[in-house]
This record gives sequence, structure tokens and C-alpha cells, in this order.
Amino acid sequence: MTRLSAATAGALPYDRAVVKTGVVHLGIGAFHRAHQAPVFDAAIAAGDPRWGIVGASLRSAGVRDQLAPQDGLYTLVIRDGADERLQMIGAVRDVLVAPEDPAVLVELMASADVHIVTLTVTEKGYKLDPATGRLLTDDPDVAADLESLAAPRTAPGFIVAALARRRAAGLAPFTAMSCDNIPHNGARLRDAVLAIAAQHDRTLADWIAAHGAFPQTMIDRIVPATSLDDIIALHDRTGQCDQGMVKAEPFTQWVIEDRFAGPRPDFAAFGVQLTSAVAPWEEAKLRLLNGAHSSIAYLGGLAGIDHVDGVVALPEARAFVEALWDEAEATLNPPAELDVAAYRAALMARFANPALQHRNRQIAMDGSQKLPQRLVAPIVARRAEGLPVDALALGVAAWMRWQIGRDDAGRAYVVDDPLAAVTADRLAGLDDPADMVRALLSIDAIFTPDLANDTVFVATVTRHLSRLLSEGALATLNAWKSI
Ligand code: CS2
Repeated sequence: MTRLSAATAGALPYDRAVVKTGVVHLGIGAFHRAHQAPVFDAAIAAGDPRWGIVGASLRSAGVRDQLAPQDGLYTLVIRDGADERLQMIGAVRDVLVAPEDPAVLVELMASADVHIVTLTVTEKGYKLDPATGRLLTDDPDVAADLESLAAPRTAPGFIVAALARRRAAGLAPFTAMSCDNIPHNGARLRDAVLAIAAQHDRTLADWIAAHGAFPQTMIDRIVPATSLDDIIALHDRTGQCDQGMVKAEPFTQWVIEDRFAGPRPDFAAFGVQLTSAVAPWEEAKLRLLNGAHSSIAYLGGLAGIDHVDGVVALPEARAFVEALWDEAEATLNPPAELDVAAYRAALMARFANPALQHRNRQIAMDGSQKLPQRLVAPIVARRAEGLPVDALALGVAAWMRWQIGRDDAGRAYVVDDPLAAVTADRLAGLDDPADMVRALLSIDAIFTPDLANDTVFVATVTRHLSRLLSEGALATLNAWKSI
């Protein structure tokens, strides 16, 4: 079987030999390869070779082992129903596995050619309490980085160590750009970095605060995990085995706060929106797209439906999603350029794309980290106005039901979440829905004390959870209109 590599790939539209490493990406999973990397690739192809990427994995060697034999090359497979488009991406020059040699990564991030450090480390990678934004000082990796940065363990720790070296070398800081789905991602990253820096050297923290740049971003592209079937299908089509391939929908959007510490590509030329106000974009995307996604994932997962498109194929599920969007939309202050009605219609079509095979269980992961910005925030906003939250509360109830670890047919699954032990502990021995709701609402990393005491909200969630437990997710959706 022929493996994709520089020797077997067709010609790229640029000479890889002259490409420099201008970007270090922390957390090089499928999302980076399908979202930011194609933009840097386009910049290189347009004649600016400064924007090659070295990716780093902060935990496992999986991506390095996929990409190293392929000289960093991989195919972006863009799927829209029956249409499929292939794009070879050559921007990734190398992949480092941080724990194997943390110093090598720090040294690279401290080099003069590197101007931007991007991150997709998922919500939990920022080591911040999702509800309060405080650094999780009890986390062993955070504690280690607070003790010493000789061999950093966390993404913010690596950034602090590299910025310290840049400062000592008389270099400007790089721009540190979070590309994760967390609200105010730039400010959160900055908070985590400054908290760790201040522990080591107050003057370093001051220098970062004065000269560093942590732009806020909104990132959007549906990028389901690659399956073995995807790799086989691509092989059947191209005759080459590409273990680093990623698949995505055609839609892609990247909104970046125009705040950089140094050079950047001509982002606007490659479809990226630069703006002074990212928050309204981010809030709309988190509450509409991601809020619906999580709710679909838990309800669909409980009903034994594997993929998102299978859920939105059900008219009752669509009705529920529309109701959820009605509720969420009323909490938004959308940017003038965003036509919310058109956005909603396009979103439903994106969810319905049958070629993506986006697994509900993938989206169900890490719910404790996702719920606050996706569902809890719009619920808090509505309840502050005394408004009902029927649909949003069903999303929360479905998440609660999901924590039990068995679907409606009794099939067991692993609750993949950093707080799984906490939710399991709170639910232990309970079977009354009202008790279960009370127990889970008291987790203040997810919910606010006000919500836990809001009798309307508590009653609505309890009603939904009772029905989910007694009749299952499909029946609950079926009954949606009459609830
Ligand atoms: C999804 C997101 O897995 C999830 O939680 O909701 O990854 C979603 O696909 C992206 O945010 C789309 O931009």
C-alpha cells in the first residue's frame, strides 16, 4: 500500500523547501488541520512563505505518528452530500510531542521566526474553572508549572516559558491565539498565562501584559473525527494511504480580533474576518450552533442515533432545535453583518449534511466544560428577564440523563468528561428526578447558585428529566410540541 508522502504526493502550488516556521500550534488535532492550517497554507501558496506550521501534541504521539511518515502532508476532504473535494495541505512542517522533550518545543516557540502561537487544546486545556475562570491550581499539571517551568506541562505553561526566553533574548512576544470554543478565549488564555507568569516573575507578567497579544477569536467548521472507513474510502479514491487525513464540511469561518504583537499573514485575503468585536460573533455561534449541537448529541445519543444528521432528520427534533434557537436568539446581540434567520437556516442544512457522519458521542464529550457557554449562559440571561426556558432546559436535562452512562436501550457507554467522577458521585444512589436535578445543579463549576435556586428553571428541568427517564429521548422529542 502506498503511503502519502512528499515523494508520492502530486506537486504542491509552492516550494516547501523555502517555507519557514512562523506558526507553532499547540494541540494539533483534526480541527486545526481542517480550519486554521488551510488558511496558513493559502498564505504560503499566495507567496508568503513565513507561515509554515510546527504542530505540537501536548499528550499523545498519535498525530506525529500519522504525519511524520507523510512529511507532514495530509488531505483535507471536504464533503457536502454526494460532493467531495480533496485539498492537499503542506503547511505543517513537523509535529512535536511535547512531553517527549518539552525543551525543544519551548526553544522553537522562542525562535525569532515564530510570530503566532495558535491553540486548540479544548475547553479543559486552559486549566480554568469553566464557571469562574480561575486557574485550577489543584490540577497536578498546573501545580507542576507553578512550581517550575523547566519542563512545562500545560499550554499556558509552555507559553510562559517561551515568552520568558523571548524577553531574555530581546525578542518581541508572539501573538498567542486561542482557537477554542470558549467565551472570551483570548482573555481566558491571557488570564491563565499571566497567573502562571506572575508566580515565577512579576516583571515577566508585567512585560507580557504590556507587550503580549491574546486576540479573541471565533472559529467555526464542523470537523468530525476521522474514521478508518474515511481513510479506506480516500485510499480507494486516490490509491494512497493517508493516515493524517481530515474531513470537514465546506463551511468555514474564522473571526479574529485585530490585535497582534507582531507580523501576521494577510488574513483578510484568505477569507478571515478581522474585527474589533469578536464577542457578538462568538456568542451567536456558541449559543446557536454549539448549544443545539450539544442538545442534539445527548438526545440523539440516548435514543441510539449515531450521527447528528440522523437526529435532525426527525421532524420533532427539528422543531425542538428551532424552539431552542428561538430561546437562544432572544439573548443575543448579534453583529450587524449577521443575518440570524439565514444563519439558522444554513445551520440546519449543515447539521443535515449526511456525508459528515458526525458522531453524537464525539460532541457529547466534555459536557461539563461546554454546558456553561452553550446552554447555561442563555438560560441565565432569559431567567434574569423572567422568560421561560423550555427548550434550553431540555438540553440540560438530556445532559443530566447522559451522565447515567446507559442509553434508552440500556446500552452502556463511557461518560467522557473531566468531571465524570463528580457527576457519578452526585448521582450515586439517587433515582428520583427532582433529587438528581438538585444534586447536579449544585456543581458550581457548571451552574450558578442562582439557577440552582430558580424554582421555574428547576421545575422545568425536573419535568424534562422525568420524561427522559420514564419514556426515553425519542418520546420526549415526540411530545415536544405538547410539553
Ligand atoms: C461540537 C463542535 O464537538 C463539539 O462540541 O459542537 O466541535 C462544533 O462542531 C464546532 O464548534 C463547529 O464549529
